[in-house]
Amino acid sequence: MTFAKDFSTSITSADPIVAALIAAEKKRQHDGLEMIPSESFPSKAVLEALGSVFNNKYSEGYPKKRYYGGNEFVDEVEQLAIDRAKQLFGAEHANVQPYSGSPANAAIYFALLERGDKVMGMSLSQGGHLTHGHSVNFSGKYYSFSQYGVDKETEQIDMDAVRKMAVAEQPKMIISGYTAYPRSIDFKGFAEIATEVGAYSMVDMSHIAGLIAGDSHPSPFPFTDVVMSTTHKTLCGPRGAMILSKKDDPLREKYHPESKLGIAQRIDKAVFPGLQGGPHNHAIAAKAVAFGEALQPSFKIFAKQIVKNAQALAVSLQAEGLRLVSGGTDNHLLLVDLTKLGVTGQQAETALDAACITVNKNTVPYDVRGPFDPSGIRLGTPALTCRGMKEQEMQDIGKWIGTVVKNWNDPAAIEKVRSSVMDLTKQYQMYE
Ligand code: DSN
Repeated sequence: MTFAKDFSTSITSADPIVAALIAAEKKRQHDGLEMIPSESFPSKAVLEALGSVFNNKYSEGYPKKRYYGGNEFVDEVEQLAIDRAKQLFGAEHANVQPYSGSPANAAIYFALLERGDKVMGMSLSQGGHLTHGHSVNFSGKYYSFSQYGVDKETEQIDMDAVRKMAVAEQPKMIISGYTAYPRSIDFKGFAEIATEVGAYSMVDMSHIAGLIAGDSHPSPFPFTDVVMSTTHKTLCGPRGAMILSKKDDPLREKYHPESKLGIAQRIDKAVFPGLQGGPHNHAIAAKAVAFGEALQPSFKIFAKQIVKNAQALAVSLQAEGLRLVSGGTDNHLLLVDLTKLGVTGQQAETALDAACITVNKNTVPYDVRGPFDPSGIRLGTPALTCRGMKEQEMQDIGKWIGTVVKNWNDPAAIEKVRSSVMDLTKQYQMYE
């Protein structure tokens, strides 16, 4: 008996069960309103690169320095992704191999910190990320994090308070960049505070990388020491991440006097062989495609529209009587505090799901409820902007969200909204 892999049968006949699940998910994404702010819809070209034969290749190492043969095209595609990433953000160095945001943050810590070192990051419950020092995460277990938050009154970052904490704590690294913060971030201010206390400045720009690339949010370059971003959020690329950094280490004398390495070399060593094995070359090829798209002039219009849409949605939600944390948004996301409406984040998320509007429950700053059923919901406009929706649609969507959260236990009201959602999404085709 002989055996050869079947290279020609499509998934529809090869595995109808998985094919049906893919089709169902495609229909769900098409029919509903995807409003989780960390999600977007990449182009067909990005998805084609992801599903390409680059998936098949091992290539430990970096371009022209590999541990495996046959990497002439992998080298080219990785170098292209590196060059495009550097051009897009004006960075001195780019590493495009990180599998995703959490391992990329781990690689940065491994590159620049020792176990037990002091770091400052925003707490998850106030808008930060798990890997910025939460106690259940490796970051909180292996490093000594001081967690800052937002001001109780303004619900925005108070840079004087950050500076005071930095002066008191004398951290080795200060992290900014968040997952549930609707306001503009003063990256320059963070870098200045880091310089003042002799700490590395690190930015996790995952949520807003597309806005930065599209000139719709201040950039952390060139003054930030090291910047991490996932590539699948506002950047509209494949799931994955990258690390951008300065070449040299401005704090080498202070923290690594025995070493000759700059930050760039430390990062590269930390990603491979420090943390990861074989790069995901299909994802790197797709990153190259996404960065190429983000370099086009039209990307600036797209990024601007994401913010305009979020602001239009904010006005509409406020007209419905919903309270927005910090009073509005400067970026792609909104955080709604439902406390006064007497509905919880979980109840709202479930009711909105039934209306085919996908959001996620989220804690609000100083939340008195827990993360499994917090007081708020987090929503954003990147995915809908990918589909071409604008301010007029946001106005309607804000009204529908208002109706659903105020009538979260009224199936008839929810059904009416669901039907309006279907009528709207029919007009915005995707992935034909
Ligand atoms: N899970 C991402 C988000 O939704 O913001 C962060 O990693």
